[in-house]
Amino acid sequence: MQSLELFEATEQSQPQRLGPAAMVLRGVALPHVRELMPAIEVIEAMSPFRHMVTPGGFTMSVALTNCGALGWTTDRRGYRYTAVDPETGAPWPAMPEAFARLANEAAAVAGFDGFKPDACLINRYLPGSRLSLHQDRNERDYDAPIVSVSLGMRAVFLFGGHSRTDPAVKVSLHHGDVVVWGGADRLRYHGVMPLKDEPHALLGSQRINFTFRKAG
Ligand code: MD6
Ligand code: FE
Repeated sequence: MQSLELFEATEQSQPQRLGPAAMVLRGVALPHVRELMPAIEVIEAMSPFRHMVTPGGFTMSVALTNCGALGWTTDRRGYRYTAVDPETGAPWPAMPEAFARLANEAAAVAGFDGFKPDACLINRYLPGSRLSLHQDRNERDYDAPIVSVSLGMRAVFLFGGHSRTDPAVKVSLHHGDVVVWGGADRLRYHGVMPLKDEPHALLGSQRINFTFRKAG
């Protein structure tokens, strides 16, 4: 029991490498949670979470919104970034300075200096929500990394290869963990397994994920 606790403490603090240019930074968002949570409320009051439809006609189980100059959307016509929230007709809410700073600092720790995100996709998962394997390839250039921040319930992240059928490793992402990837790993397939209902002390039965991108 003693040694298990020691092991878990170590696992929390060691960056975990997922590939040549992909790593999990354990708990690095924890000092920012008190700034992030109220900011989500401001954002969702302007651009509410909604379940979007994929080009294939499926309604996503994950609810999403955006902040920043550009926001990621999907409908029957395809995936794309827009400056305006199609639901409200207004620009997406501005990206709070604290968000951009967190993303910039996490990217630098992972070896990507000077990351300036212009888009922040915010995903909300409830028990059972999942994200099927996909590549992030709607961004204009693939030189910038993606920075992904997890809050709330644990999720099992699937990290695959460059082909959809390549085997995927499973990575538990906990409240406060940040994943950074870019470079040679930028186009690897990834997804999220259906969420188990393991209520989180602060957020209850939900998981919030922010992914920061340089989209335009
Ligand atoms: C999620 N994340 O963790 C979904 N994409 O809820 C993503 O799809 C993702 O975490 C690119 C890079 C990091 C990610
Ligand atoms: Fe993704």
